[in-house]
Amino acid sequence: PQLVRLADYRPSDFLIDTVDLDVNLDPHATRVTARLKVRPNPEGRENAALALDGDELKLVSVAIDGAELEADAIEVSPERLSIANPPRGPFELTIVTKIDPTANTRLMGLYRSNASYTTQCEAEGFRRITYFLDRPDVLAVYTTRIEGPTDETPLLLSNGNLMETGPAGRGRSYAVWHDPHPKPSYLFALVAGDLAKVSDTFVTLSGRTVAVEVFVEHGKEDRAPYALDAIKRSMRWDEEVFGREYDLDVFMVVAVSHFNMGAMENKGLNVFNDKYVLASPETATDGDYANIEAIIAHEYFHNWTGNRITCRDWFQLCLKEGLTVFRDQEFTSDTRSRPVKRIQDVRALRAAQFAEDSGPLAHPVRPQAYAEINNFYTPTVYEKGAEVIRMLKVLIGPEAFKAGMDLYFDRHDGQACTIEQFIACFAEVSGRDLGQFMLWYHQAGTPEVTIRTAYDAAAKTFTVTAAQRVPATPGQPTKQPAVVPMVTGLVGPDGADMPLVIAGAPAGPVFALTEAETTLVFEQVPVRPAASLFRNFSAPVKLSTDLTDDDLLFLAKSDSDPFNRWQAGQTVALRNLVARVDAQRAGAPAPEEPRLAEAVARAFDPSETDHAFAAQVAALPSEGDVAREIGEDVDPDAIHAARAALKLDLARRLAGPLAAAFERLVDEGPYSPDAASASRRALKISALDYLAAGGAPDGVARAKALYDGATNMTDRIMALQVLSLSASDARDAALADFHDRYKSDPLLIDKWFLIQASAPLPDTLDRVRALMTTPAFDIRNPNRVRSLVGAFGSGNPTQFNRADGLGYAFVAEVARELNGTNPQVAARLLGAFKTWRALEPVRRGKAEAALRAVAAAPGLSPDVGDIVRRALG
Ligand code: HT7
Ligand code: ZN
Repeated sequence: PQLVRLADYRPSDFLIDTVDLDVNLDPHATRVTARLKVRPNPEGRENAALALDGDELKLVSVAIDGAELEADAIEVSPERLSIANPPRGPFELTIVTKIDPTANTRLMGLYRSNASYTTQCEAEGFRRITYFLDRPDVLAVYTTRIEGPTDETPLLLSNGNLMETGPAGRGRSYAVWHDPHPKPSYLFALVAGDLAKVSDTFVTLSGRTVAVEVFVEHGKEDRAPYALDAIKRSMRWDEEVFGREYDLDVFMVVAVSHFNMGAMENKGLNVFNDKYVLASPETATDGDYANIEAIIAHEYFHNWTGNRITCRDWFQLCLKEGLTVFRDQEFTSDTRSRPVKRIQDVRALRAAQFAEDSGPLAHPVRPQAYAEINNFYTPTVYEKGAEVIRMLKVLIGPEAFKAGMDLYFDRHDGQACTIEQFIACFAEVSGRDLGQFMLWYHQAGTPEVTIRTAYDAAAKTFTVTAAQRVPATPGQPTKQPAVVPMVTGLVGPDGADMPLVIAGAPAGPVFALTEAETTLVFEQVPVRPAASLFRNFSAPVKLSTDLTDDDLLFLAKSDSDPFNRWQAGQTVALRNLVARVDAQRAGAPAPEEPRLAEAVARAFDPSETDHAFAAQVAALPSEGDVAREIGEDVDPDAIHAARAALKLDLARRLAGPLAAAFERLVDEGPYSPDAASASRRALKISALDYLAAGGAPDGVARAKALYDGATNMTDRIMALQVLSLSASDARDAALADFHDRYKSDPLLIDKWFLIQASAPLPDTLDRVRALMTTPAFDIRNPNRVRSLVGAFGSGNPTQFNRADGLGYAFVAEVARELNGTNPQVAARLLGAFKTWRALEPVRRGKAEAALRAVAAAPGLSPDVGDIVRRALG
């Protein structure tokens, strides 16, 4: 396969200053006329040919300055339009193409679904609309005229401000949009259809009134206000925290039902997967509300980090994605609970990114080469990319970080930038050499930090020795030590932080580990402290320490850092789970850690008022956490059994407090999605989950009662989730009831699919296969595929990893089926295989065989071919 390499980057030979698009909509024969003002790039090669990108395009005509080009002046294929001898000064290029939006099942470019037209141009979708210099460093001002049948597409939207609209004759209407902000083609968008509008206004910091509009299917208007409000809150927050104001007359969000990812930040016209817009108490869970708020914020924040300042090339993807994730995380932290948001983010980082980073698909935050850019929208680019920015802030401090961001916005507004240009802003304002810091962008793999501690009672010193090692990853056999910010506290027996003194002077709490081994000798330490390391998860590393379970249980109770209070309990639980897995595989009795019950009991104590934090404390490490801790020769069944046994053990020890908490935490009054109410429900569900552990009849009865009496979707779905784990009549009855109630709402049927696909039960695979044959399933809709097949592959460790290999074969088979129609979604399904090499030999062999069968299939798309080749390494 052809690799694109960062090292080969060259500026474009031509630039495009303006784009006048005329899109004449037709379900099968949409005609696109693009008038482009083109000029040679002074930074490009002289006398170069003009080579435009295409993808499955049909050329109708091409003209330069009004004169149509003869066939011998061009070279044309569906993928390319080359003009060997274009004018050497500015010229107007007019290209007419014809496309079939109905046949576009890949959902990239212009596609038609449910009688609406939508575009998706990131990363390389614009070239499926017209031939273009489809690269993010070519910035143009767009004017877009859209014409379509008035009855089917009364609504005609594009980027920027509306200039004109009216009848176009023959039952058709038109609209003209103008976006004054130069943008790369991946931010172009067009939406046409018959949708309902829910709107409001926002007055910016400087007093401009902006229309804020959310478009949804008719009849779903009552599910739009939460997203609308989230937009306005995001706008205000970006003004207050980052000093960024919105810059058009209107900001639009459109909800669509067929969408490859979560949402897209097109300038002024964000397009969203409807799953991340639509919310009402009866249809959305607390988790849905939180996701909607976060994704609305994320896409809105791209207006400055991504749109006003964009990426020079796709290797710089983390420049916009890592930074925008960091910004949306901060927004949620300010809006909800900061410690809980941090814990949730770290759980997600470990589950997805640490898993990726330790397997065959590991790659740096800024990759060096790619075969298919769609496969690099990864947890590493997004979530580790955000962690890198968080570390930068910890290392240089909040004031310098703010000054660096301000400089970045001032200096680079309107440009297509690199990571080097971004980091240079922080180096400049802080006066720091950030050369070694850049390793976080270059080196793949999660650094492993090992801590040894020693207390010298006579000298009153406490020594912390930190060794770091970055493991080898594909293509990177050797690594250098990174700059690892270790935020540290020493907690005394009274629970208070001791002063940190090194070499007679106050020190810390941020210690930058820059060598393979660093020793810190803390002085004037009157008694042996408990070391609280990497507070607030100050670096994305795997930590192992010589702290005892006593130390950790003490920190779980007393650490002033809430993240480490949570982490300490998790570490004790993880140690116990690993010991249980070892014992189980050796046929030995399960090792117990009764003190864990004390830590979990605190979460359910009536005196605990931070319910969201308590719910995190009560949640055991996931099966994936245990698998990663074990690292190799992983047996998912043994892990599942060990975790279930620990849960049951805790449930038995805490039966009284759990029941009391469940009763105490019932909802009073009507449903509200606010953080405090959602937190109470989260802890209530956690209590229920323990009470029903192992299918305990009393717990199952409570879950059934909660399901039957539910007045909101959170309670209903959580009760169903608990019931789905019990092999009981109540389970089947509730699943049937849920289907009957919500069969006309695909987003709710997705929840029903997901619950069944994630059940760790031996008949799950048969059930998933059967569900795929029902009318509710539609393989052309990515949400359906993700809820059923994606959830089975990536959210069901025991059944995907069935020892007979049928789970692997199933996911591979669906990926092959989708390879031709939607390769992007097919490739993502295969992400389920990202940790296959860590499995025990029998499963490893079966997983490899499934991957090899995909690799050998004819007609593999670049997306699927790239994933299987790299997965097989
Ligand atoms: N920038 C977007 C990422 C994206 C995407 C979205 C929908 C369909 C295909 C896509 N390819 C890339 C979303 C974001 O990160 O904000
Ligand atoms: Zn993004």
